Amino acid sequence: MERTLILLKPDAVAGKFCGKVVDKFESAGFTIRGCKMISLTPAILKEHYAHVADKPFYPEIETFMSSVPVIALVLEGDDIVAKMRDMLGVTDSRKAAPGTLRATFGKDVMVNVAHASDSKETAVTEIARFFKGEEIFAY
Ligand code: FUP
Repeated sequence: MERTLILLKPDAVAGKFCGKVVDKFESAGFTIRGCKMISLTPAILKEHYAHVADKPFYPEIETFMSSVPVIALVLEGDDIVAKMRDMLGVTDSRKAAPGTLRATFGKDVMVNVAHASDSKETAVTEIARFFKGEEIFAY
């Protein structure tokens, strides 16, 4: 079984549609293994978004991602990394395929509902970034 790290972004939390998004995850058969609300600091954001930290749009990401706490989830399922990226749709919500979560709930390239790990290897690193071992439940 594979795991992925999800961050329900400030637009989902402030827009009160986290429940609808989590409903889609559970309806897809994914299992919640960890869940917590966190205020993201500039330090953790710089680490999490290291691959775009030198881009001109990075300050905007930092402001947005720290504007409202996020909900971090560890989800588990068969081939979940790829399935989750399909479910979310491409990064730019305006270009996401109809029926994807970003097409349904997202606004643009930054305000796009949720972060999801982009590979199995990244998922391992990202889960460890946000969750201690005892915060993940293998019931
Ligand atoms: P994703 O894997 O879908 O989270 O997307 P990326 O890793 O490509 O982007 C990282 C973050 O930068 C996302 F939150 C979206 C944001 N971003 C912008 O705000 N503007 C851009 O032009 C590209 C990405």
